[in-house]
Amino acid sequence: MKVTDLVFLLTFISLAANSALSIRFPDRISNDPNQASDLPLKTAVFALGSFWRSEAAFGCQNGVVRTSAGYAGGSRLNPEYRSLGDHAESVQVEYDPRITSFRELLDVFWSSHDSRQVFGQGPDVGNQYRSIIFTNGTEESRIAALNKEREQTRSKNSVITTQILQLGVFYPAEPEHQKFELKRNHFLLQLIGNLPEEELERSNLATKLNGYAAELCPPRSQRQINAKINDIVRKGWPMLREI
Ligand code: MHO
Repeated sequence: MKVTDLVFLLTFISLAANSALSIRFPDRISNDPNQASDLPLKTAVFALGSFWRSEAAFGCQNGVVRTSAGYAGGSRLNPEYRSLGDHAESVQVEYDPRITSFRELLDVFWSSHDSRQVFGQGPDVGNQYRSIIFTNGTEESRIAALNKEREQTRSKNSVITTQILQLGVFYPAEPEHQKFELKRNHFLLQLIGNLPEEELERSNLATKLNGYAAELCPPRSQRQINAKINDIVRKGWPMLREI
């Protein structure tokens, strides 16, 4: 174990032992312009297995501002986790089109699941885990179809199961399913100041950290965030002990 890892671990243990402590991030993880709230953001929706993981897979990508877990692709009104009917677990991705694009998000989509698996992803079996690209308009449908063709050419022996559907309604999932990976990590939650649920769901920082918690950020971002957290912990801890 490296010294930095040890420091991180020891601090984590100390923090965990003192639940009265609550520290706030002194600044943002990145100073991207996508923090502003009045930007014309675009929205994309994908289904690629468990929405816990799907949300995390997109959360940390460059240009992604916000993600939500939800249900789409079916006909049942107001689906819920225990009764989602014919819907698929999905992720809604809000992104800044000046920084990323539908095409780039599709790259993340393909590389974050196995589109050849039938009736599920890994241990998750069922129709709710099917693979879908939801499109908004003819241009996106065209890009999605070309993308799927390319994937099919790469996968000679198996069929790409991904459906391409015009997006209907996206129903956000219950709060307990939002930012699920981040919520499993109490240290990270504390690090950003135990935000109330509504703030957590809107927060760009929480969106990124949700990806980080699942170790699904691009490797460089994963390392950068790690370094930043270590740094904050190293600097902040002695000060916070005074409180
Ligand atoms: N493998 C997951 C599936 C959850 S999902 C949000 C589990 O632990 O149950 O459907």
